Amino acid sequence: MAEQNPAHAAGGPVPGRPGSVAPQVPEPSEPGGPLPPKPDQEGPETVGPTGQPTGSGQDRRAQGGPWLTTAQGTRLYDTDHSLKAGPRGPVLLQDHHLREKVMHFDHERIPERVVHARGAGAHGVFLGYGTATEICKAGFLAKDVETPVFVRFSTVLGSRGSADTVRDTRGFATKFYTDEGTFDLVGNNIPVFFIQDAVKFPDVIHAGKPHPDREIPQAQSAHDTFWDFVSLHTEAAHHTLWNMSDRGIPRSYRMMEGFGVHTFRMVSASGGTALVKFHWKPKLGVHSLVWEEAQLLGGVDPDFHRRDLFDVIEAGAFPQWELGVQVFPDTPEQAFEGIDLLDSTKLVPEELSPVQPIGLLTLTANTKNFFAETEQVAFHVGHLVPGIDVTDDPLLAGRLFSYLDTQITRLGGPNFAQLPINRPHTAVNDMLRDGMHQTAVHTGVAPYHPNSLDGGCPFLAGAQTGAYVETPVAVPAASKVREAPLSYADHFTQPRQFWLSMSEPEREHIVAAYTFELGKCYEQTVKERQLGVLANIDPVLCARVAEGLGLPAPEAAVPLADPEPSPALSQVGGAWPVDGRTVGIVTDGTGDLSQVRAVRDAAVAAGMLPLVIGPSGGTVGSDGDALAVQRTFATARSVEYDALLFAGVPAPAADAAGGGDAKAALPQADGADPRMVLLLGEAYRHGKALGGWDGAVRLLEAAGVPAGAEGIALGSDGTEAFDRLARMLPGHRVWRRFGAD
Ligand code: HDD
Repeated sequence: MAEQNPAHAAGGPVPGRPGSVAPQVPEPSEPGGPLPPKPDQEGPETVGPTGQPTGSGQDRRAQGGPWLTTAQGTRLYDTDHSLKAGPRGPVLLQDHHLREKVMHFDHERIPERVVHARGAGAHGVFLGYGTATEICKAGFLAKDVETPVFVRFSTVLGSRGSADTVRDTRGFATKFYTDEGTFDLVGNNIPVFFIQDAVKFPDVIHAGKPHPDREIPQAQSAHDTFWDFVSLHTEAAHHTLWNMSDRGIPRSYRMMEGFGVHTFRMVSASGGTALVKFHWKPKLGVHSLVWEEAQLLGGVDPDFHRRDLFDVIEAGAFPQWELGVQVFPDTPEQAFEGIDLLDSTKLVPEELSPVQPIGLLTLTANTKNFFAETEQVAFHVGHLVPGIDVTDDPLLAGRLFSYLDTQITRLGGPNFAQLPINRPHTAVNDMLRDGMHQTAVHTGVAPYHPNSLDGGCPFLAGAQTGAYVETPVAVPAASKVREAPLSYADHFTQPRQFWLSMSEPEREHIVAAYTFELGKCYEQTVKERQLGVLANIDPVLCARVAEGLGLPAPEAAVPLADPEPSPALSQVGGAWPVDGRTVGIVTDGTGDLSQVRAVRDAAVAAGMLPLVIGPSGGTVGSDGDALAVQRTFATARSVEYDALLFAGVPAPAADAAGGGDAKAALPQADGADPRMVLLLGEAYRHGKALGGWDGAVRLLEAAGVPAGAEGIALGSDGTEAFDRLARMLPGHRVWRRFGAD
């Protein structure tokens, strides 16, 4: 028998039902205490229309019992042959299994997200430090409170099947399943946005997506419409500069920062308010690919980031980020040090307002089913919990509308909150009813409030009983206008600050990125207009890009500002944990394999992922001394590794360099497979730590690496070479090879 609703028990018999008298309905806004969740609020996998549990086990809707069945649970004896009139006869219309199987297949796909279609997700846990409690009453931020989370990373422009390593902004969306309701922090890896007002969002996306006539290029900003838009809307200069920097091509999701971008309002238990900006700080530091690597990876391993995330979680090297906030006084101006906090194209330098850590995110589990979890997860900036409120940023206002709206098309109706990945981990007792894909079996007769027929249930909570109460912020008396405030008009000071904060190698990368992207445009006017934008950021930047394009560099059209550089914006420098770094150990099977083993073991002990690369699959070495090979010269490209060590290059011999055409086309080190030389040459060009022993020096020569080059770890044996290599990895790249100090 279904559990009796305690409200009914308290109120006595219900009118309209046999033997009922009018109940004593308590004042709905002041219930005596919180009600337990109604048993009928659950999906059909736990309760059927009869109120009885259905199936058994956790996945009751699917994969229950050992037998193959139809969707109705009827067991099948064959699923490989249509029902036919004889083995060679026509297929019969009455084949209900064929019909059901193909019908379902026909509808397996749902529309991809209109932006952020390509992504990867993982489960984890958030640990509150308690350091935010003074300014925020949200329970999940309290000390030692653990909250389950689901995080989805994404690119913005590409389709679901596009490559991970394209130059683009990355999404960083986190769903906190808190005890007070679900909180979504839907951010990016760049702290500022393209536009200041959501009304332009369709425009900037139309400009960035492939051209409508031929639907190319895929997942790229290197085309005319994108640069046409951003050169005409100069508020985009800041975000675009971040895109053209190394931030646009992260090494992995676990080496990206995340930002809430907008300013939010935090509310304390005593009702005090503060303005905050959210930051995710990766424990492994912020690191990027170099452009050539990113391009090669698009072909070699388009799933590079997705694979990295999945593999490190499987290996137990759980990625971690600290959540932090920059805190600003909640003044009527909503500005800090002259920076308008409601303008999402501006950041507040960390040197002016340090990021204060408030909790730790650890990703601990991969998805079991990509579609059910990563594809169906629905984030929304309006999923807020008591203690966190929105501000009047016009970009945020549009988002508050958009995220619910888009799910109706994408997830096929208004009941997407009932999908397992979207279900809150707290009691739900809403008055939302029916609609497409309704899976709850609601009982009761009065889904409205107040009511007397369901015993007044559900009741309204108050501030003391955990209700979400909007902050009563004063709205200034004003006229309705389609205008931006004057403070939104400065589009160049902060991009200039970003440029001035970069190290020389980072500047070189930025120049190369603009030159590449604009070089892919056909329209001369677009290139010239964008050079005009760059001139307003910095004359050197403009001149260097103009030179690459073969165009004259224009003069700045605005006076150049003189902002203080913000060292926190640069990625170069510092030492970071090396967990999960991939070290390739290249051997052709000759030489002392015990050295390879020693290096492999040392790398594992250091928390890295060593992979032995050999001439072919299987093993290298003699029977008694065989060593397993994880990658082959045919399957390995340097771009998949953070560092490479070379072992076992045989001594020169008159006939040792032979081989097929592919070998002949590449530079030769006597006796070495030319594909080793290719691996080495690329790794050198990409600033990676590399080295080796036992003949590796001849490979370096063959690859054209200058004697005494930076970041080469040579050793008399494997252990010595590895020790030298391991000292370079915390810096991510050998920046000195690119001219950094
Ligand atoms: Fe958005 C998805 C981040 C502005 C409209 N957005 C989406 C996702 C992220 C962001 C990470 C992917 C969520 C997921 O993994 O499912 N978006 C941002 C940030 C913005 C931003 C950081 C600015 C600060 N977005 C923005 C605006 C609008 C949208 C101004 C519309 C007016 N965004 C959407 C959307 C998406 C979306 C169309 C597509 C799929 C979805 O929402 O669920 O509604």
